[in-house]
Amino acid sequence: MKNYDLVRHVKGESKFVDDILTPEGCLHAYVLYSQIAHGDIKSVNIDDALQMEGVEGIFTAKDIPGENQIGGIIQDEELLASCKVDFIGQPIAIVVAKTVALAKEASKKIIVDIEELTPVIDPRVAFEKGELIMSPRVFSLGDVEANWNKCALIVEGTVESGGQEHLYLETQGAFACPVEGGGVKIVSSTQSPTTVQKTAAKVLGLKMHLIEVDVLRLGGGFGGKEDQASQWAAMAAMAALKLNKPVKLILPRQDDLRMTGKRHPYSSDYKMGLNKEGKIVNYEVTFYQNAGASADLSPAILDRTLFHCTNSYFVPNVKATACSCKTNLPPNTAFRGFGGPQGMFVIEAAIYKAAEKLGIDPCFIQEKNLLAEGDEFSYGQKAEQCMATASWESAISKFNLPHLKKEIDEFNAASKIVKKGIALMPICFGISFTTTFLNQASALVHVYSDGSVGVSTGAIEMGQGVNMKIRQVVASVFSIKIDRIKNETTNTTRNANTSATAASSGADLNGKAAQLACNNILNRLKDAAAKYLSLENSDLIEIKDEVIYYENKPTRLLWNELISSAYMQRVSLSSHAYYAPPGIYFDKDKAKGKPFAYHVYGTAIIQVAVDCLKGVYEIESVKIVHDFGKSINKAIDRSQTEGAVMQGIGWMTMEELKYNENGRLLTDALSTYKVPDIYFAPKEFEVEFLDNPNDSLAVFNSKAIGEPPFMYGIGAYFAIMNAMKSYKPEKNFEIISPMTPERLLLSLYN
Ligand code: MTE
Ligand code: LUZ
Ligand code: MOS
Repeated sequence: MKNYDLVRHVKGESKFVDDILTPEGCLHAYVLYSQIAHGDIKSVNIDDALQMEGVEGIFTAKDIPGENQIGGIIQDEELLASCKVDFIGQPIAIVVAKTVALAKEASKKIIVDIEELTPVIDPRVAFEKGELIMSPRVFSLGDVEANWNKCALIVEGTVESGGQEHLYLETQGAFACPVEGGGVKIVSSTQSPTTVQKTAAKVLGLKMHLIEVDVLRLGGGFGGKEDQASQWAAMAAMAALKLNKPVKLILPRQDDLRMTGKRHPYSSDYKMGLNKEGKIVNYEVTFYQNAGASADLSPAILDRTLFHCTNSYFVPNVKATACSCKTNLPPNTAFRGFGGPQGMFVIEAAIYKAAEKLGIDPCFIQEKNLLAEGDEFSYGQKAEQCMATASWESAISKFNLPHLKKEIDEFNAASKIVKKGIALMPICFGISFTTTFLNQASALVHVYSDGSVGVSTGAIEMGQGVNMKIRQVVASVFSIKIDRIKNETTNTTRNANTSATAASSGADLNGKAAQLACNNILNRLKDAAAKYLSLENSDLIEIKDEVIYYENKPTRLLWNELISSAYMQRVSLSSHAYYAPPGIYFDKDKAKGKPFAYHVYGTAIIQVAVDCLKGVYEIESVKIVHDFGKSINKAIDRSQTEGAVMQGIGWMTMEELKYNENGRLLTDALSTYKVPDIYFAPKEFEVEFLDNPNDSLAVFNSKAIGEPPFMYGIGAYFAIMNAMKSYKPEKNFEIISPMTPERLLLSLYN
């Protein structure tokens, strides 16, 4: 039940966009981008570049046949800058040549004259200037104003969290080939083939049916290809149609780092009030999201920050405001957790600061305020099948927290320079796109006459194992061997109007659609079997391990024979099915509803050791009790958990994006942008499956896993703070992430 791509990956046989065997005469595109973060374009001169041998075409904004517009939620982003530039890395021209090297060489001969304006980098500055992507959004519950005087303790402060580079191994790219009738076929590294199709259609001024998008797999997406894969595909398609030749466009790593958006940095203000017992009475928070130069998915990400701003706690009075601030950075975009982590980090910081004031361990406040069954979130949904306390208590007892703490206290008492720290991190993450209409999927299943099966859905395989889970669904419904089943590519002509594989719901939505399609075929097969065996009641027919049973007894009929018999009886062996989860809705104006099909819960205990002289730290252990529902694939779910946690720890600790005051990304290479490697991985990594047999809208009750564990990483930040605190107990540290070794030292000794 391992992710079956593993073997191909290890052998280097898996194909990515850049590996496609291209037809003869395939051209290569390079994108010229702005070196200035904010300014007016005076002129773009391509004459010299066009003269170069081997250059086949150069395209700028004025060459776009359709609309020069790629904005999804808000129409505020040009494909190619026409009169102004808003960030360093913004595309200005597409250079197409016989080789990539030639195209890049030619791009250097293009003369762009830009009159510089002052860039804005800081979201608070943008807010002051009124530079907002949209009007601020507010979620509220109870009455904050009326309750401050009931609080025994009030803490206030600010929190900063940094951005994060996706660092998918496969950079952005696409291959486009003109086809008969004026259309184009695009192979893209995208989480959302339909978005690519729509965007290309709009830019090219074509109907969607003239554009076919095909995706085999991605070398990682992590949200970075939910919205931002479209522009490269549209550019390749435009060049292909203009020149009537196949065109490939693959971003070189450094260009990808400079040009594409990242996780949103946030700057936040909080005020929290607690009563004498440590119960949170009031929570007021304002988020300033650094959106970058255009909206992209920022509004939806901002919403999720609000949805998750109280994490796994019940807070009776909440007022949460979120502002999406326009700055001169590349448009920031989806990244695992989708704004949730930024929201959760702030309430954890507030709890940490409250505990600091009370001189107690934050886990006492965390525990006191955990969500209970039926508690209301600020957006009106109630906690159902709530596993907050169950996972918390189970983590404490399974991993013997009192013992861990005692060991740490003893160690710290004896050790002067190296200090250990520990923190608990409970999580609660809502599953469903909060934009309700996106929660839909389809599947197309063909059983071939030899008994083999092909399944197509809208799901994109990006390493998370969704293809394996879908095969398991098909194998389980038909009760056949898994190697009979093949995942087809994700293609807009087989599954139309699909949503991105995102919001951790790829397996839920597409798996359920596949289940429905298989059930349609199974019902026809049962009728065909009854006919073939001359039996009365097809309801009493079942397939078990490829054997056809009647009234719980095996018949002589096997899967293969059943299929050929059904074919000869002229029974359709194909089905298309559509799935939309029931019961979810959200009223944006009232900011109330039931946006999530269900929530995922869990608790992590993270232990670190900090060298307070050098500033370096080690993650000693990560111990998790997580609510997987009833996992259909523990190997995949465990590896998703481990990967997400490491990515979350990276965000909180060593991954630092630095921009200078001109809006230039300084950390634009892997020598300056560090992600966790195997040496940084915790020595001990335990993942316990919390037993949760409850019915849910998850596929076969196997809960969504892609994003939720990311947020356990926040625990690493507070574990480090905890260690720092034992070195300098009197110091009140600012809450600024990432906690790089450099920041750690400066915080200790400044
Ligand atoms: N795992 C791998 N290996 N590569 C990825 O790009 N993306 C993550 C997560 N796990 C990702 C991954 C993100 S951001 C999401 S939303 C989910 O996978 C999407 O897939 P799912 O809906 O099938 O869980
Ligand atoms: N994308 C989206 C997402 O459009 N809506 C969401 O709610 C979401 N959540 C997580 C990741 N991507
Ligand atoms: Mo994931 S951020 O929903 O692609």
